[in-house]
Amino acid sequence: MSYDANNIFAKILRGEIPCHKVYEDADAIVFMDVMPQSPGHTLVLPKAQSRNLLDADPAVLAKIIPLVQKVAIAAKSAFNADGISIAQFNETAGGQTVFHLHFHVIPRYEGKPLNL
Ligand code: DGP
Repeated sequence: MSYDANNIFAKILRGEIPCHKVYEDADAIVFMDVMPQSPGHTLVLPKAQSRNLLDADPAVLAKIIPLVQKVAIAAKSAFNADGISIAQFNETAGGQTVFHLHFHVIPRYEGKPLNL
């Protein structure tokens, strides 16, 4: 499957659609998920065009994972969470709905299951 530049995250990256941005640098952006699984649920995206993990450049992955870690640590502290889940889905059968690579960073609380 190829990259479709009309996906909603590509539009956010081009500034065509607004988002609640919490971080941005030359390679990546982090914004709030519009359908949060818990307070503080963010999405971490490399700016490079890849549909998902399956077609991603390993060099892009090498840069994005440390950012996922930083966001996870910050979110755990800021939202006083008991834990953090990282979720990442690939293709429709794998649960993916937006086809630009992204990582969910989801604050978690004891006794509160997710509905992914
Ligand atoms: P998935 O592709 O299944 O990993 O999930 C995509 C996530 O993106 C889902 O949790 C909802 C979120 N989402 C969908 N459309 C928008 C949007 O326009 N803005 C933001 N901030 N999040 C979106």
